[in-house]
Amino acid sequence: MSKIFYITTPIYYVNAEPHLGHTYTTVLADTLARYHALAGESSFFLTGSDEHGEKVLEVAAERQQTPQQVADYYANTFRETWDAVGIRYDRFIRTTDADHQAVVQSVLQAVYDAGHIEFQEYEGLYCVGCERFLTDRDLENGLCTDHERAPEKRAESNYFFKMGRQFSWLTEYIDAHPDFIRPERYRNEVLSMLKEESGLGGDLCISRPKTRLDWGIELPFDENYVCYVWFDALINYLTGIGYPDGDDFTALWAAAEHVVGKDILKPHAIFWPCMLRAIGLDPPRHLNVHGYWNVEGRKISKSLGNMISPLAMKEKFGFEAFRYYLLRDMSFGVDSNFTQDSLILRINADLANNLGNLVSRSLNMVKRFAGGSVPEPGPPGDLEKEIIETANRIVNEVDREMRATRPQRALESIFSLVDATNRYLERREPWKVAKQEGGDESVRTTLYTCCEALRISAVMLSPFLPETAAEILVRIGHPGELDAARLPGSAQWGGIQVGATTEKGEPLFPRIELETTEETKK
Ligand code: ME8
Repeated sequence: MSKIFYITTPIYYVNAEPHLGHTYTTVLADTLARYHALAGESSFFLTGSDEHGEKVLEVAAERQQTPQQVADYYANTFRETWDAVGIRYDRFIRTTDADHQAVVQSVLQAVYDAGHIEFQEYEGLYCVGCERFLTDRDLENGLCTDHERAPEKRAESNYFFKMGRQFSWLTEYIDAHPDFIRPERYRNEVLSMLKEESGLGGDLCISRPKTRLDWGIELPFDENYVCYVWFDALINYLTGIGYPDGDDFTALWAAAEHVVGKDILKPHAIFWPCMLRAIGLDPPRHLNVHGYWNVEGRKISKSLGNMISPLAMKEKFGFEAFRYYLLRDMSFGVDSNFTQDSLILRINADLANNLGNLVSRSLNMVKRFAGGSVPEPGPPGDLEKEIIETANRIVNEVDREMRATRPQRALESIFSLVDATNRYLERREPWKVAKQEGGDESVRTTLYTCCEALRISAVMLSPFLPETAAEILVRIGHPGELDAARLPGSAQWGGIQVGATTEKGEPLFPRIELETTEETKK
């Protein structure tokens, strides 16, 4: 098993506030980084902002500001948002950072020197939203399918990366590494894109004349041009870990995984491996591609005002609950629909009724029947053995699902333990047994079993719900447990300390009433 894990999010454009979509990707990367750290790996998590290109100039012109002012404003907004909601990144990279500009120039020079770049005339349809030339499959009724805006016809002399030369190698690589691009549907999509692009020659325009766009990184071999924003942006994944000669660069790159939305599949699955190959680097280990979130059945868009701000969600529901919903309700790779009702139902069912209820019932009874400390158990009976088996099973299941980037299944697995423990309590009925003569040992065994199941659930939940997990551990008398927790050892049955002082506390997740809107009354 690799002892290093390197995870990235896309670097977000600095032309809009962080919304639900950015939040999902970033929360997922954060959860993966935390999981791998829990599994004892040294994990590095990179996120940041993509600051060059025409979009930023458009916003700057609207606001009568410089592009640098716009970039500073939004880069800070993203960083402050992630800080406010507890995202634990290792570096927030900006493409205007000096080290990044230097790395981009050195990569450009290396690719140029190796003969992969040629100067030529080009005419095509350019979408500023995508910041790239479109092909027929990107268009519907003459409009870009992602941005619903008409692309501009552009003809100019530019530098081209001769990417098409590498398509046969890339196709073979994808065939030979079936889990490079996952889930599978996106691998198939890339293979068909590669066929189509081959027919078009596979040249990628990587420059913009300064006469049209001067907000970018200058080409080291022609001062009249700046670098195309995607070529610049993708390289952040190298700069962020100290390319070319940082101490850990080689080890981290060998463990690299990207998380991206399906909208940017092509740059990541085609441009990027070809760029890497041109400088002698392997593709990342995995490209994890997720689907799109819609909101109340509609595409997220500024004009509809349905962006769903992570800070507003934190204010209204608590960020942990929102984070849980995002990870649990999207099936990785497939589109999902956010509705406030589904969020509330999910919080009530899983967090309030299931997990929260188990914590408060168990600790209530520990207080009433065991003097407020984890009791000494008797030997486990059949029902206890079932819980122990479930606890052992989920540790393996969660590991498998997290390594395949299926957080929704990992959560399902952890909640199967929470659920089983609630049912176990119903069957053991310690509140009745406590009144029976000689029922003492049975009650102690039941409550010990609940506390230990809670401890293991909390350890396993900690990458997903870090604050909640820490709080549960405090309540069962194990503060600081997460500091040294390592899987699988920390989730092994029997780790709880008999005699530890427990504390019932307030409900972890109070139930939320569904808001009756005019819509839902109908
Ligand atoms: O594309 N559902 O930046 P960007 C799910 N700068 N995820 C969504 C989403 C939605 N509705 N909308 C956005 C760029 N995302 C480039 C990236 S990387 C070298 C350069 C998420 O600000 C998702 O991760 O447009 C998507 O891929 C990303 O935001 C696009 O962010």
